[in-house]
Amino acid sequence: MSEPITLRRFLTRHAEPGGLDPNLIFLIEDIASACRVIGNRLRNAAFEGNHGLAGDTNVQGEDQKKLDVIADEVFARICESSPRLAALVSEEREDAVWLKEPEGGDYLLFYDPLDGSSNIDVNLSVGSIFSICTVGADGDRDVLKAGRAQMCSGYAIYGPTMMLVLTVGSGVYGFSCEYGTGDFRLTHPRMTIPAETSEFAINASRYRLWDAPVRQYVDECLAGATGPRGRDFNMRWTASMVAEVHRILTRGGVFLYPADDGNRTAGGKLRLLYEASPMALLVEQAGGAATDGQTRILDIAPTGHHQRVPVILGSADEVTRLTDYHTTGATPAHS
Ligand code: AFP
Repeated sequence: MSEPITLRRFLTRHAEPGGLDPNLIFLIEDIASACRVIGNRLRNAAFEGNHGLAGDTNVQGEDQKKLDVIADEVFARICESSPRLAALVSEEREDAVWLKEPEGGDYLLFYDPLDGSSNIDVNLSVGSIFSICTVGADGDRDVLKAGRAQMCSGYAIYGPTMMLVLTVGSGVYGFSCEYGTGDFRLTHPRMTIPAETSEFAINASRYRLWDAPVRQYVDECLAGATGPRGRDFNMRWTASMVAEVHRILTRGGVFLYPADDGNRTAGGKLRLLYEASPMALLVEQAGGAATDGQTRILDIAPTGHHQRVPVILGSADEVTRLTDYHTTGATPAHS
């Protein structure tokens, strides 16, 4: 059996159409290096005294874990020397960090260095999410890009196997980190999300806070084979968006973090630029769909670096059904 190709070989020979800009390849390789380092720091966290809180809060008022801070520093340190990277926007930093005077065609990197970090101390899967856009014109310091402008997005998942999953705008590809060499090798070509699913993911403890369309949807799933959906549904919740999206890219499903009475004033729970948008691009590239309930996530015009949005993503049929419930409020026919 021939060896699966490396990330570099994929990016230089297998990306289409017409090949990728070498500076984009350098940046993606830097991101992969950062994720490899973060994976190692996670693995050794107990020995290095890096479990627990950092004792500070981030710009969004959330308690930072020591590893949130470490992962953010690793991302910035490794990526900032990438030749045409103009700016970084991180979950852990209030403002964009400009690395050079922006020129048209330079890159902007958005990242959540450690998503699902409340799972670290209980040793469950966490991840890093990233998104790359370009600077429009020389001197343009606008980093509020709609998701459809992304050139590339992806995540690293630190699970039983460390993986890097990405799209450069044409399909979704998963690379597993080989133990020993540390190489990311293509093990999951053309990941696709089936349109149909019988699995959903939502934090059900928020049931009392949900709007009617979400309650209706979940009630119907829970009613199972004798309810309006006519079949049984399974439920999963890992509290780590990377792990949820990875499961959906692997076997289908739908993930919801909707607007509810507890998060509506903030706009939702998940952040648009470095959580919802990159995941929405991956999900669409894999044949799924992503919406805030009314609007395609990739069409939302951002208004702030740390803007939050409601998120519903995954298997297209379920996302369409949920969008219908939100837009028409109609009680659907059996299916
Ligand atoms: P943390 O990074 O603070 O653990 O948040 C993770 C997250 O943003 C996302 O990855 C999960 O889907 C969601 O929050 C979990 O939210 P709940 O705490 O409501 O389960």
